Amino acid sequence: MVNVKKTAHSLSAKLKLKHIPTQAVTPTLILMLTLFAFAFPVVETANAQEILFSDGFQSGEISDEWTFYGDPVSVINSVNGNPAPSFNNNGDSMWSSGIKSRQTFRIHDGLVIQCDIFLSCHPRGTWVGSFFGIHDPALTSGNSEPSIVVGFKYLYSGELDWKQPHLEGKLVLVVSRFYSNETNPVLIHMNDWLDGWHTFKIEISPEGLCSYFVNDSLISNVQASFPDSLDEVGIFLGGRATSWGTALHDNLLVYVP
Ligand SMILES: [Ca+2]
Repeated sequence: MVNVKKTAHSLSAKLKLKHIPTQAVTPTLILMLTLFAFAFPVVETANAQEILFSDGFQSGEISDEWTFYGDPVSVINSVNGNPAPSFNNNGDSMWSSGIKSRQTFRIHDGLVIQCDIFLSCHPRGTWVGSFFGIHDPALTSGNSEPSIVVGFKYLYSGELDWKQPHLEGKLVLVVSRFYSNETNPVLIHMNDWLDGWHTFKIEISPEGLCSYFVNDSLISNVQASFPDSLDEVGIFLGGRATSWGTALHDNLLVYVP
C-alpha cells in the first residue's frame, strides 16, 4: 500500500527549544526530550510516492474528471464500497461500460495503478467482471471503448458462459499485442478474491516491465516495449455487471513507482 504523505514536524520546532532559558536545560529535561523523541518518531517522507490521481468516489458522484463509454452508462453504488460509495461499471451481457480519465500521465517515467475490486457472481452465472488499466487516448476518441495498453481483468464464467463455461474466477493480465510479443497470461479458477474487497495493482517500470499484483502478492510479469510515440496515457475503469452478480471498483490510485 502507498504510504499516505504526512508532514514531518521537527521536534525542536514543536517544543520551541530556542525559547527555553539556558539554565532550564538540565539532565532531567534532556532525558525527557529523548523519551519524547522515541515516543513520537519523526515521520519519514523521503520514500513516499507522489500520488498523481486518486478517486474513492466519496462525493457520491462520478466526477467530471471522467468521461463515460458504453451503454448503459456506469453509476455509483451508494450502499457498498471500501468504504461506500463505490463505482459500478453497469455494463450489460453484451458489452462493457466504464469511465476514462480526462487527465493523462507519462508512461515512460514508470506508472503504478492500483484499485480495490469487489467481484461476486452466482456459481452458474457469467458476464460479470471488473477491468482497469491504462489506454491510449490517441486511439480512443469520444465515448468509444478504451484501446487498452496495459490492463487487469477479473471476471467470472459459470456454466452459462456458452463460450468457455466453468472457468470460474478468471484473471487476465493484458498487454496490447502492439507492445509485447508475450502471450497475455490468463489464470482460471482464481476464486480466492471473490466476495470481498481486494487490491489489484499494475506496476509499470520505466523499462516497460509490467508487474501484476493482488494484495501485494506478485501474480506475473509481462515485458512490454512502449515506443516514444506513446507518451501520455489515460486511465480507465470498466467491465460488465449483469444481474448474475456484483462488480465494483473503489480507491483508485495512480502514482510514479
Ligand atoms: Ca469509496
